[in-house]
Amino acid sequence: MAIPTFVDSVTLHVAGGNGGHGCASVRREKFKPLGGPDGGNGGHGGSVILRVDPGLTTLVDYHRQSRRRAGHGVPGKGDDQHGANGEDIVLAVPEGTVVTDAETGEQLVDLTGEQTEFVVAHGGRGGLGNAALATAARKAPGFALLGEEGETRTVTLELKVVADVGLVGFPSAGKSSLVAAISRARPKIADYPFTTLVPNLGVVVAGDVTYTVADVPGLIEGASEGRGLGHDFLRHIERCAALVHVIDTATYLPGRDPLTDLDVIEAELTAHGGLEDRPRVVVLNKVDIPDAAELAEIVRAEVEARGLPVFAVSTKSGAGLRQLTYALAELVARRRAERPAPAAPRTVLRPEPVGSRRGGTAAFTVTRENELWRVHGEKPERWVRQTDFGNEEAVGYLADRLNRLGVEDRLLELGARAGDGVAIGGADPVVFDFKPQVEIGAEILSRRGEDQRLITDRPSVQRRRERDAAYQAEPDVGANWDYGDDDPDD
Ligand SMILES: Nc1nc2c(ncn2[C@@H]2O[C@H](COP(=O)(O)OP(=O)(O)OP(=O)(O)O)[C@@H](O)[C@H]2O)c(=O)[nH]1
Ligand SMILES: [Mg+2]
Repeated sequence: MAIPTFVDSVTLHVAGGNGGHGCASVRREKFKPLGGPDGGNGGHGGSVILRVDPGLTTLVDYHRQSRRRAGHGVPGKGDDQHGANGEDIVLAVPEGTVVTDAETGEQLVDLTGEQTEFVVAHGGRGGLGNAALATAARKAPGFALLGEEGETRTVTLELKVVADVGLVGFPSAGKSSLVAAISRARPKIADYPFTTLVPNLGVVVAGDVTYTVADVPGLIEGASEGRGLGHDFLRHIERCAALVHVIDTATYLPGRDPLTDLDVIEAELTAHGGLEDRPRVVVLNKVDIPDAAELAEIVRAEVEARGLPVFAVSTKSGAGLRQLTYALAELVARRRAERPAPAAPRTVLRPEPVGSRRGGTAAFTVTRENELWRVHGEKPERWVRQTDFGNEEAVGYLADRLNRLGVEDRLLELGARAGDGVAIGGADPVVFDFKPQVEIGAEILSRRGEDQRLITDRPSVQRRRERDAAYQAEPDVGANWDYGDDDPDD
């Protein structure tokens, strides 16, 4: 299971599929010219899912292809035909992949455990057809809801090596040589600093214990602040059960001696943080060289006085390696006994579907910003996305929904006046002119079939109309619909 090199960080652009639009249609039967509404629902867009595959050890696949989009939902059709849901796409990632939102820097999930899944971009909901929107009061809706766009996201995937033992030390101390000497991994070894640029993993078998050793790039003073290859690589040892200081006892470089080296690396580990509780072992390397062996014997007592186990070894001659691997096996076994591996092989992380993502208890909030009233809230924002602004009845339905939620009351309470701009939504809001129902009263009925409460000739609405017109999904491939007992207003 040697891993010579791997890509350990990639940026991925992911997009859930768009939901299919609902269909507005009226049943046509012989002798019954006006049957009920029979427009089917649009299918949900597929989601992009990350799934842990323990057979993978690198993110290299995503380096070459960094854009992934799931399938779109199919629009509903007449005769109560629901559109099919879009296909999910499942992306396999290695154990220990940490997912971060590239825009906010927020860590989304740390994926460990075989088959663990995370929905990284949700598909958009399909829109309800007019059959599903019919109620006792509105028997034949002449509109349907639009499918919502899928979620798009830019994420960073970072692989944190999941190794039992982490090797730390100055460049050229012999870390890679040690991995090569105690496992079958064959990392690059050379007598210049920073030979190792990415971590290497080796599998060590000692008695009946099998464990992994990670060889990370060499550290220098200031590594935790980004000097050398920087603390970027210290994150790879965060999960290790034990740390091994690999110390070069044969160096003649000024300012370097085993005890100073130990102190400098310890200071870097402290600056990185979070590693205090990990047991340490000190390896004094290169004792095949007589001067080095002598120096090792001199410092051994002093290191032991600090309470640290010491092993004088040579990766060249093999001296001391057996004792070292068995001592490490003991540490690993003890740690495993203290913290048994989680039993559940499959954890499925499927956070809330699109819509409930932003959470929060308040249904909506209204704030005043730059001459505009801003309405934020999961439901109002979703309802706007579902509205076909080319259809006055659909716009009226939106106004009713907002009203039922109390948006109009809240605006009036805050002092909004007819004609004020009301923006709903975050980054790309839709702006309406406020026309409270109570003020215009009978005016609502003045123009049959049109609803005066939301005046929608603003550019943001225009843009949305264009988007709606441009929306085209693939032909229907059969129904596969499950809204459960979904209330359109939920
Ligand atoms: N004489 C002697 N030389 C050794 C021993 N172990 C490693 N070396 C030499 O030390 C040099 C550096 O070894 P590496 O294993 O590449 O060191 P590293 O710690 O991985 O270095 P970076 O990857 O640069 O951080 C190479 O020239 C090795 O041949 C040893 O036990 N004895
Ligand atoms: Mg190396």
